[in-house]
Amino acid sequence: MDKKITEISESFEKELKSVSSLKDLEEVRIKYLSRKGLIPSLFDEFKTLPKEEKPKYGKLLNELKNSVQEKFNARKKELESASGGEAKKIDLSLPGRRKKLGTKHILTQTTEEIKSFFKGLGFSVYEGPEVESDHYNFEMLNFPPDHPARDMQDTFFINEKFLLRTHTSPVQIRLMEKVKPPLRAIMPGRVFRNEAISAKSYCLFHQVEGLYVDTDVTFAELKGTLIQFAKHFFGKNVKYRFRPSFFPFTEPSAEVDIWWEPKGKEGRWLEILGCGMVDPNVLNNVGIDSENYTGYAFGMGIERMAMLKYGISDIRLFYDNDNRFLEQF
Ligand code: 2U9
Repeated sequence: MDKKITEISESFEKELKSVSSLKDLEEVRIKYLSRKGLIPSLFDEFKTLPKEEKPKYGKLLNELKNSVQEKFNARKKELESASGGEAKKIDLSLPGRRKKLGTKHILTQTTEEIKSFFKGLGFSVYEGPEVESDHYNFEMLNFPPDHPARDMQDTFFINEKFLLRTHTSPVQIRLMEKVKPPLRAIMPGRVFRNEAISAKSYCLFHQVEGLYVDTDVTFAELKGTLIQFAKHFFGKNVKYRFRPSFFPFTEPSAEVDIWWEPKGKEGRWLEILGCGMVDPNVLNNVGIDSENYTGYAFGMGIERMAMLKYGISDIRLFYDNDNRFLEQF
């Protein structure tokens, strides 16, 4: 046993000295220290020794094991710092790595652009709750009780009375209930529709609606404002048209189209927003005398505006959080 201990100790030291890489060192570890290595096998042999020899060899074996482990650890440290030292050599002439800066989401940018245009015309900005009552979302806006939008297929109802708002129009009602005219405000926000999801429609999207109520507000003013807006947003040479339409909350109502001609493709008219004169019933509902006051209102989908402006073909891209899409803006 004495001889074996000396031999293993010496051969370990010799081999440890000749090791020049972590890979070689690992081989030495396996040979001496692994479960079936030379040192554990000495411990196996130790079990067969006569009782009186055990204290002596137990001590010697433990000393051997500890010293081998310590020497192994020290050599490992040396080799690691040698190889790490190599990698740590720094080339100070290399250019630094630029930190990537995030950008505002394209929907935020588009909303801000629309807001800033209307703020410039004296509109203030109002927001309201996304969970609304049937009363504010439909009733006050002159929707008849059997209107298709009130169907479960089009609206996310929470219960008989509450729902996820389908437009930001209830915010206008809340505002008109509180503030007497003259008032001029826009309402940006998320709205929800229970529609089949496709490239063109998603279960939620963003709107900006606008409202101007005063004595003698006219359709001509509405037209002038929206034409200026279309020129600001799409460029001053944009070709547009107003087309008669229908909404429960405006009378008369219109939709605005712009002429869209993608490169190499045939041009066509595309709807960008809806608008109209606030229906007298709606004014009366909030206690504004429709004999003395008139108002105009308009509404647009922000995703739709961004899709047209930047040539985005699928509304779901706004919500995928794919950096390859987001980084482009
Ligand atoms: C009140 C009175 C009138 C807001 C209006 C539209 C026309 C309209 C759509 C555009 C695309 C919704 O996002 S969209 O699907 N909106 O066409 N919105 S007039 O009229 C109001 C709002 C509130 C009290």
